[in-house]
Amino acid sequence: MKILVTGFDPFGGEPINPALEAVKALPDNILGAEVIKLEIPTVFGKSAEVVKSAILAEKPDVVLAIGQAGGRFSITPERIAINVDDARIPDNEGNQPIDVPIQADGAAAYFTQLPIKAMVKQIKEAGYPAALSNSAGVFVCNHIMYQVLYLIDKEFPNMKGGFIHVPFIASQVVNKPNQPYMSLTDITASLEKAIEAIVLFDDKEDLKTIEGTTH
Ligand code: PCA
Repeated sequence: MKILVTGFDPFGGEPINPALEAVKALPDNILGAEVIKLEIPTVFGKSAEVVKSAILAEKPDVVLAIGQAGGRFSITPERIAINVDDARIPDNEGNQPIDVPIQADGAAAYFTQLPIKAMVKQIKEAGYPAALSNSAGVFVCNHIMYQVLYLIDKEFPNMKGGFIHVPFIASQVVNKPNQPYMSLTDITASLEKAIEAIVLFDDKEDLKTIEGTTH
């Protein structure tokens, strides 16, 4: 099994993106699966082109994209990506699409094929905070998750794809009072656990644990 794991470069004025640093620190092999690591730009459109080139070159079984979600308290595997870009801030090349569909012939939304509930359980059992997320937002992270799932729908039906958001690390919140953070070591270990679940559940249905929230 081959897993392509991507990490976004820093954006929004941050000097570091913990997603990218954690991806770089992952082992090259997890439970027998080969882990290919790829840095991608926080840029609408271009990020998807870089991922598509890597898919064609590497022919992975799974594409797992990782991004920073400042303000979140835990590692959050994403359930769904929606067909819209609605940027709060410009991306790293100054693009700021507002209410623009990502793919004219794409579905309104795509669900991940990854075992998100098993991933949450595997991370929590290792002692790290994790929770299922039902929105990857409307910035470049939702964009890349949508683009990967669109490619799976249209061109690579045997591949699986998904996304995990990670919190800030301590150095990013020094001047941001009351912002949650995790250590880079713990984020990396959590991603390793999530990938373990992907490998262990490759030919199994996802768990049916209760992950619903109040609303
Ligand atoms: N997080 C942003 C884009 C890049 C990243 O790491 C997001 O959540 O959309």
